[in-house]
Amino acid sequence: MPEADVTYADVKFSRSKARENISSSGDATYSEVRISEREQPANVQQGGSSRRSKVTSVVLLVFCLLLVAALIALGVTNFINYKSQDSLKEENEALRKHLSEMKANSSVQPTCPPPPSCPPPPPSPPPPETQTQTCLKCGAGWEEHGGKCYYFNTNRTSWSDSRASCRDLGGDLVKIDSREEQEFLVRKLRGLMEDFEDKFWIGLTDSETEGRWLWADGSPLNESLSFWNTGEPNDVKTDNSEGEDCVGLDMRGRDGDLKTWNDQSCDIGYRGICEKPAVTGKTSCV
Ligand code: MMA
Ligand code: CA
Repeated sequence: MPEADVTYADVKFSRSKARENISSSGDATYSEVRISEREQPANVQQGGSSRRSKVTSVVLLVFCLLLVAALIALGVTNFINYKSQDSLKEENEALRKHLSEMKANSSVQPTCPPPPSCPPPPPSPPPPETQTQTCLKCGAGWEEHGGKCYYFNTNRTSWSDSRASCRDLGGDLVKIDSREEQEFLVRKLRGLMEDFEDKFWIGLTDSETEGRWLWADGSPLNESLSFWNTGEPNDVKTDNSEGEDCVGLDMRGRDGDLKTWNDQSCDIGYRGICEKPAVTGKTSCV
């Protein structure tokens, strides 16, 4: 057995009187064993403290190593943070600079078109014509149709006087410049006719040059958009030796037929159709 594993003990034996009898019979019993550290041998005490100090040293060393490692890790982390902060600052500065340059550029070129990634501009509001369509006004006695105002003159006068009445009212004898307009007028006149012979002057004449038909505003007749009655214009001299130089709408016997134009003597008294452009406004809406 090695010496280090030997434990020295101070064994005291006491013998009670009762036990003396027993011992006398030859059987010995150890009743009390006291081990006093104080009295242990010096070499045992020295061996234990040396081991403890070694363990303590190792623990301290490990602790110190851990502490140093923690400090290094902390330092490295701080360094990394510091560096990333620096790069973020630089990036921030670069972005600020870029933004200010962009602002400066946009103030120099306000009409620069948006980049392709921009969403399309919102739809523009409807044009004013659409908004005011229901607010077209023509004035008392006039009827609005297709952006124009019509006045059906009941006085039976010559073509020239009929035209003068229209001009006095701010318009002129009607110029028919669409099939739709012709349809509207024919439909309208059928309701207004008082007798079979009623006719209505329109603003078409060849009084300046025979056969050269002009509207009241001086524009020439578009022959492909004319509605001459069958056989017209014939410039007969039955009513006037000078012939027939003014056009009236003749509705006789032609229900459902748009071909109502007839050249007539300008001196005959007929009713007339006046026309003027409708005025847009918001106060006289109906
Ligand atoms: C006929 C015809 C017309 C002409 C008038 C004149 C009844 O219609 O010849 O062309 O203009 O007479 O009254
Ligand atoms: Ca005629």
